[in-house]
Amino acid sequence: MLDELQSLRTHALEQLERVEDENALEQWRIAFLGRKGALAALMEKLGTLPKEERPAAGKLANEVKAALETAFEARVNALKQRALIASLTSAPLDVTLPGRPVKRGRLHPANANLREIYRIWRDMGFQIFRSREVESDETNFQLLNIPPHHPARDAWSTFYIAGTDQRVLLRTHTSPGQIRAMRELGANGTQPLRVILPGMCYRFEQVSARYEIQFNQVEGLAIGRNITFADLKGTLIEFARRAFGERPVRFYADHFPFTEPSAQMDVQCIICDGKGCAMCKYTGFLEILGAGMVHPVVLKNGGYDPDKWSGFAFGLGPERIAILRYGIEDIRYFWGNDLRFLEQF
Ligand code: FA5
Repeated sequence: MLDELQSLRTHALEQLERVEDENALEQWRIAFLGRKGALAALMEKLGTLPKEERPAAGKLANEVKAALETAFEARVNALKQRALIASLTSAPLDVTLPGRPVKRGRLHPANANLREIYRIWRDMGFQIFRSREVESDETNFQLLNIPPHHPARDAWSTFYIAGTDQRVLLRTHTSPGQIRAMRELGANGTQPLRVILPGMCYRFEQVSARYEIQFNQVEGLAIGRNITFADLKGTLIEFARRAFGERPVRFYADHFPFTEPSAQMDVQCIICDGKGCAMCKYTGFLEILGAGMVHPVVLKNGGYDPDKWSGFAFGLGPERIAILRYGIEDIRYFWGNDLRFLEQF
């Protein structure tokens, strides 16, 4: 028995040396290590041996098995290695071939547009102040001079957070950030301010080509000792010039409870150059923002003494501006996640 095992080992290893491909390797495995192979046949005979011979024979059988398995693994690896070298040398790598293009992400058009707007305001000396999207009724309305049940609330169709008795809501505009900026940066009404407050706003709107239920706003706020309406007007005209080039703008009286006086600014329609088209409803101009002098009540709520301090604020809709600049005909494209739209930017 011991001799049989020894010669099986020698024979099997010799055979393995001659194996040159995967097929032959598998044949070898079946012949020697398979369930019905030569080694298994010998191991079956172990049971028929006289008792005293069994331990030595069993031990050797296990050794032979381990040796064959190890040799088999080594052969597998050697053949793989050889195949790799063969493929590398027979078809050499052409390092001059153009690479496969990597698909890269890019900025969402709304964000790219926002960054452009930040850049303009930054160049004009405004720093960014980030305010929260979930707001209290108090900050979104009351501290902005809009008490409960005030009819002006109808202008902001509001999403309330369930179970908070309408005390917590999704901000309907970036104006509550005015209060937070004044309180956090104003140092109890002792420091001048010049900030923009960008971010997402939410309104319970009938969605259409011009109205979304979510959209960005960029609020602006400047507080100082002698800020006048002329400063507001000059600043907004300069912004329009930087954003739209030499294009006529015009101001109209408007109303917001948190500014007094209030105005809206229009820019000459980019689509028709002021001749009149469907986009500008044949008026030749498009509204891009609301603005005004900060109401004394709001200044006071922000910690400033309205007899000593004054300021202006404005709120613009960047998506509306992007629509104008790129000739996008529907605001719904922005959050529709349609790659055919997004990949154009
Ligand atoms: C306001 O929200 C005021 N808080 C703006 C303001 C700030 C006035 C500071 C004075 C001082 P209004 O509701 O008009 O105003 O919105 C401002 C801009 O946000 C609009 O001109 C428009 O560009 C954009 N906007 C408003 N509602 C939507 C909507 N549903 N979809 C897309 N853009 C919108």
